[in-house]
Amino acid sequence: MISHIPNNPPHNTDTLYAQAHEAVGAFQFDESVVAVFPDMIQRSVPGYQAILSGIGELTQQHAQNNSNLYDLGCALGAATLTMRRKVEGKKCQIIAIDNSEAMIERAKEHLHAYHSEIPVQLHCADMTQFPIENASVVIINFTLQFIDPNQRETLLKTIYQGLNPGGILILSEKLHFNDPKLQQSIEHLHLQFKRANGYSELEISQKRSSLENVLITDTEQDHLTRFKKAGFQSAGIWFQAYNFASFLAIKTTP
Ligand code: GEK
Repeated sequence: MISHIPNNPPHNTDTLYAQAHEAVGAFQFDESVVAVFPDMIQRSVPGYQAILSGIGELTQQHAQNNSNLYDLGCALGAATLTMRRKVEGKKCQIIAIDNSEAMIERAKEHLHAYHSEIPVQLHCADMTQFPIENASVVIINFTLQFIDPNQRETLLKTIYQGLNPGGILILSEKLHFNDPKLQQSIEHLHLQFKRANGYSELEISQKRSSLENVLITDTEQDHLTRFKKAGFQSAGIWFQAYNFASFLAIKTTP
């Protein structure tokens, strides 16, 4: 957790909402977001690093030889990099997809900065339109929440169909709670996390407006029901920090 923000922030510190905007537009994954993305996600998502480590461990456990590993909504490739390190020596390839050209361009640079024998295909594409085949691991790390809720079940079915028996889906999301008292208290913990990481009230409220109707959360139960409908035999939360959780869903049978 970053507890101190320098007076003159370096260019990659997230200050996108530090000044008052006349009108706050809908959040977009453009060049300005790409430039500050690692800082933004670290300071906004509790447990982000722990989830990446867990993704590495779970990938090492479940990656099958001669299969594909998918990172859907890869952004700058943080999960791809973690997976790649953990499957070195196995015969797998990683397919990483994001529909932001700016993200994909920067992800290319990040991936080229480290040597690896594991091939990575980077695609600028809509993950809801992308075929999933011969998969042993599929990661959706904080991206389903940006997909039209009406398309979520079909996407999960496509993933289930594309997974080999024994294959896994790791899905991380921001959650909401139907119980208003729980929602208020847990949301408060998240706001305190952002304040402790140096975000001002103005930044928090402008970011919230920009994400309205863009980031649409589900409850834990919505996710569990959807996993079941898609066909997954086992599914549950393996990590949670406040209102941010990561699920593991396993396809156990053909
Ligand atoms: C990480 N997983 O660091 N198809 C493909 N990509 C999409 C789509 C879509 N339909 N919609 C949004 N995206 C990353 C973090 S960020 C999470 C993922 C966040 C992409 C979008 O361009 C962005 O890069 C990513 O999903 C979400 O582990 O910003 O909270």
